[in-house]
Amino acid sequence: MGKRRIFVGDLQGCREELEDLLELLRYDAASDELHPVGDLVNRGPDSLGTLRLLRELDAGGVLGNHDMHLVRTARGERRAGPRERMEAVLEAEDREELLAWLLERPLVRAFDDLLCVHAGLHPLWDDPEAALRGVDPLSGDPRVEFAVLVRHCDAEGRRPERDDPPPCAPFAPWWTHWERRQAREAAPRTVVFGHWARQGLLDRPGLKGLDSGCVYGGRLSAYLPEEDRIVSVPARRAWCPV
Ligand SMILES: [Mn+2]
Repeated sequence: MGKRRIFVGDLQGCREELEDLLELLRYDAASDELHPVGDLVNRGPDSLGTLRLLRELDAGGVLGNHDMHLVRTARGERRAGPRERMEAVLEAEDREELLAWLLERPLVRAFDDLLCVHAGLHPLWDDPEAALRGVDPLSGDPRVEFAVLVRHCDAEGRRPERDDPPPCAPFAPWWTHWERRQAREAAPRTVVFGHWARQGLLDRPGLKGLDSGCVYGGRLSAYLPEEDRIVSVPARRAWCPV
């Protein structure tokens, strides 16, 4: 029998809430697999503990923009921003193992029934997994930027200069274009994503947006396709100012 998949929204170092969620779901390593939708680290209280726990649980998941920030900072390619909290990871004795593990995550993870990506999928990608296969996540390639950063785009996948305030037509949330595509397909795959705390939880047929802003004091959400339900736990506190 297949395992129960648990897709978890943006953790951003919220290890205690992850533990709360796993307890609520009675997580069992023998029968469950865990897939964080990216942004495992940064801004929250315990990125180091979150990474160690996810690695111990042999989690899958995908890369997010903050995960890439961490790796770039560790390599000395950028400096941490004012709201970032990565010191503990950068100073940890197991940092190289943790960063290598983190970078093993793909940008898109495809299943027969489902696609998982951090921010969103380009409306013109016929096969999103193939479109990103072999692309170096740290290369600055526009395909990578799209997958980990998009919120709004037009029908051809062009992004506005800013997402806030929300841009006017022809720009729209990326998933509206994708939803039109799903409507034409015989067996559309559900897309599970994160990255958009301001939009919050998105629960539509075929689209599950799981960033419900845990690190900002919202909730940590998970989608379980085998049980067709979304569950969440409250943040222990607002760990980062909005
Ligand atoms: Mn993000």
